[in-house]
Amino acid sequence: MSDIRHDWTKEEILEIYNRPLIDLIYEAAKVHRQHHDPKEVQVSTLLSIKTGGCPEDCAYCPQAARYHTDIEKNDLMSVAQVRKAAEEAKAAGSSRLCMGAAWRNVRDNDEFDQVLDMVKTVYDLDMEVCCTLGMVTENQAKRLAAAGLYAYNHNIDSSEEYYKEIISTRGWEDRMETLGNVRKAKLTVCSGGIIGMGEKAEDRCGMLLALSNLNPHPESVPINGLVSVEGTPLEDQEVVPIWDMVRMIATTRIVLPETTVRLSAGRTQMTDEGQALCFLAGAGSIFAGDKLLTTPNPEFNKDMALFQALGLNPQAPYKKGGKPTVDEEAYKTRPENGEKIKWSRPGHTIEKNVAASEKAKTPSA
Ligand code: SAM
Ligand code: DTB
Ligand code: SF4
Repeated sequence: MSDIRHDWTKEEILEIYNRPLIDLIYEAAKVHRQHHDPKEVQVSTLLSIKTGGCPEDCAYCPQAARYHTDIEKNDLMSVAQVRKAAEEAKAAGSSRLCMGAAWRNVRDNDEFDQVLDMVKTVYDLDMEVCCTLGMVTENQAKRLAAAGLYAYNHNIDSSEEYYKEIISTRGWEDRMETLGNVRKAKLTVCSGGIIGMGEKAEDRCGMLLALSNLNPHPESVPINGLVSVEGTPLEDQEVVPIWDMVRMIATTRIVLPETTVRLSAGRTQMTDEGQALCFLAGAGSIFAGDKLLTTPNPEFNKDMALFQALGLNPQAPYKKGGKPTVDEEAYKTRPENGEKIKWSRPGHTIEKNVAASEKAKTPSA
């Protein structure tokens, strides 16, 4: 068995990342087989419960209000809409529903109470429930856990150094604080990032170093290939080469042996054979369904045909951890004097993304 280490160095991770690909895949596949059933893939469905209009300036994101992209904005969904979507996802074979909101952070208001009811509703369908709602306080994370949440997704996106190039409206430390709050609530942690944003191999390995310093390691690490969306500052970014995706998945597999590595956004740009290499190199999860949050994803039937060709099976819910218990009173109780999200950048100026925003406003000739 390979060791679970929290003392990796950047140099060690880079050395792994830069190995001849054929050796890297072989080593990663060995680690994967020691710690996971290589024939099982956890299948999640994403649902955007509140779309667009986000005040943040994440340079990759079509949902940032300032970027004038072509997405359909939507207010918070109703609990009934979420139940219907969850039932459909379950019938199609997903064991987890991941609900995303284009929020900077959660507030202790009626909308959060509604999200808590959504969590309980999906929990009652015997699906694993995940949320990605932006920053949360410890109390908010605990209320989510009491409603039956299984995992909270909050990506660190890149290395600490490159993060500053991509987002200026919040700091790396804000992200880390939320991950700490998620852990305090005994939720499982889902945190990873994006490749193909113009970062270097050092940044990719820096991100893995930061994740490996978390103790325990995140239960789940999504590796997203950038989906470049017109109107965002990263609209002209080239599709990340498949070899980089395989390299990144394999390196994640070796550095974080017990973690589920999610082959996340970017699959529409990949061939079946490219995805097969990702599974071989240690990917143990995908987002299924023809939409991610706002951008396209492969059709469900196409994924099931690929699973069949490769001899893969969708994983049952709660296979890697017990079903949480719900505490109705705890999740329904709003704190009287709710703790405010700490913000590391009061009075920030949005230096980085002003130019991109101006560019997006200028009609092309
Ligand atoms: N607003 C919340 C937040 O930022 O934490 C939750 C939703 S946000 C859309 C979830 C994650 O999706 C981001 O952290 C980012 O890693 C990923 N993401 C967003 N846009 C993407 C894109 N165009 N390509 C790849 N991944 C993307
Ligand atoms: C993650 O790492 N990737 C998912 C999920 N966590 C929330 C989101 C991908 C979003 C891709 C762009 C879009 O569809 O808006
Ligand atoms: Fe907002 Fe999340 Fe998009 Fe950043 S990634 S702009 S926080 S929705």
